[in-house]
Formats: sequence, C-alpha cells, structure tokens
Amino acid sequence: MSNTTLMMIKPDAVENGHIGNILQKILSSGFQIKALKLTQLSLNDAKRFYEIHKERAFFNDLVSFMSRGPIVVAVLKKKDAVNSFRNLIGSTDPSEAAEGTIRKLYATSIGENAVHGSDSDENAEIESSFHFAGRERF
Ligand code: IDP
Ligand code: MG
Repeated sequence: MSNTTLMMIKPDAVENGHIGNILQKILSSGFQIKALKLTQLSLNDAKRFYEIHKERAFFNDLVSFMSRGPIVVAVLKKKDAVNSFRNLIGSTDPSEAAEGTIRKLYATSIGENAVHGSDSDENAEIESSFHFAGRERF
C-alpha cells in the first residue's frame, strides 16, 4: 500500500466545465495535491499512456478521445491513495457507478468517463513519471 496516485480529468469533463467541481470533491475527500497541471496529450502520448490496452476493441476511440482536448493531471496523496481514489471515482461504466462517485456525477459514457485513476501503486509511479518531472512533484 502506497500513499500516492495519478489522476486525470479527461477531455469530456474539461469540455463540460467540471474541473472545479471535481477538484473540490477530491480535496473534500481528504486528498492532498502533490502536482497539478492543465495539458493536452498528442495522439502518440495517448497511445503510450494506454499501451496496456492496445489490443482492445476500444483502443482507437480511447486514444483519439484522450487527445482531443485539454486534460487536468494531478498526483494525489492520501493513505491507501490508489484504492481510495478508485472508490471515489466509481465504476468504469457510469451507469454502474455508485451514487456520489465522480463518474456517477460527471461521466457521460463508459468511454467518456470523466476521470482516470491509477490501478496499482506500480502504475501510479509509472504514470506520475509519465506526466511530471521530479521537480514538479512536491
Ligand atoms: P478504468 O479507467 O476504470 O481503470 P480501464 O478498463 O482501465 O478502466 O479502461 C481504460 C479506459 O478505457 C476507461 O476509463 C474508458 O475511458 C475506456 N474504456 C474501457 N472500457 C471501455 C469500453 O468497453 N468501451 C469504450 N471505452 C472503454
Ligand atoms: Mg485502468
């Protein structure tokens, strides 16, 4: 169990004006922000980030969606951050996400589901290094 995770507010949620509400919910749930930026992935960046899914039927849709507009990326700190944040965001498919979760509140579909959260401590570290130089993480 580690104490940091990597989150992204995806292009759909940025387009729909939810940056502030999502960050507010994250902070009020006890996460500390250790790094934060607005950025945009190139198609190639998105392919690298989601390489683990490259054989999946939805891969092309996923990488084109994730590179179509700005995203907000943050490193978050809390006890058991990976699991705690996955609980806060809810199921991948918003129709299955629990009441009050970020995806229930702000996602529009299984593909355009508002937020990303790392699925393991190892991936949290890989994904944090993907997005932030060491001097940007506090
Ligand atoms: P997760 O984001 O809840 O960890 P993953 O299975 O790791 O879900 O999938 C990564 C992302 O790929 C999802 O967040 C979603 O944007 C997209 N995705 C996953 N499954 C589907 C699907 O069945 N159809 C379309 N997009 C999908
Ligand atoms: Mg995942």
